[in-house]
Amino acid sequence: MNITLPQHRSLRTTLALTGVALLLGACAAPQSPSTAAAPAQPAGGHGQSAFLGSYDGNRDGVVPRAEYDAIRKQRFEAGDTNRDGVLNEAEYVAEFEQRLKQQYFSEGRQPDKAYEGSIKQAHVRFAILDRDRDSKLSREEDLAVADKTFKSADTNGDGVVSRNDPPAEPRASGGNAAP
Ligand SMILES: [Ca+2]
Ligand SMILES: [Ca+2]
Ligand SMILES: [Ca+2]
Repeated sequence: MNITLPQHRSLRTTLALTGVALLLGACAAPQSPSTAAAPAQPAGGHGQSAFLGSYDGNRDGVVPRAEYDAIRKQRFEAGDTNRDGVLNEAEYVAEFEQRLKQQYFSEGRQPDKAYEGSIKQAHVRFAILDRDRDSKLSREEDLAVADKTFKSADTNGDGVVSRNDPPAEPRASGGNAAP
């Protein structure tokens, strides 16, 4: 909750890198043919490949808005284990960890440093998502971020995230990003 902005940034970068690393790891594992049918990667992060890795549930390389919204809703509902309509930090992180565990299991990996880092990042993400800082992630808060996330991945603005979307300019290079 006491997260400062600079810390934010570096963690976000780490997050993105971890996402890419996990995806690369997944791609470079031809010894497990079952990965083709594996659920979407839990790795968070930014950028198109992280996005596709996380939300392309049927692995066809394309994430239409409806697929994205459905997965997001499904994760929210799966995470709300006490059924009070919101996710607290423990619920949010537990839902993420469940998917992360599944990924490690399907890749035959043991929890490692990256695993711990991903869990830490999930805590950070919760703080970002919980915009009004009441320690509860409401569906509205999730939707607000979901909308932004989708639009920033859909760089050509056709309502579908795919490899046809040109990568966005790294934020660091342009001081005055559009609002
Ligand atoms: Ca709950
Ligand atoms: Ca909240
Ligand atoms: Ca697009």
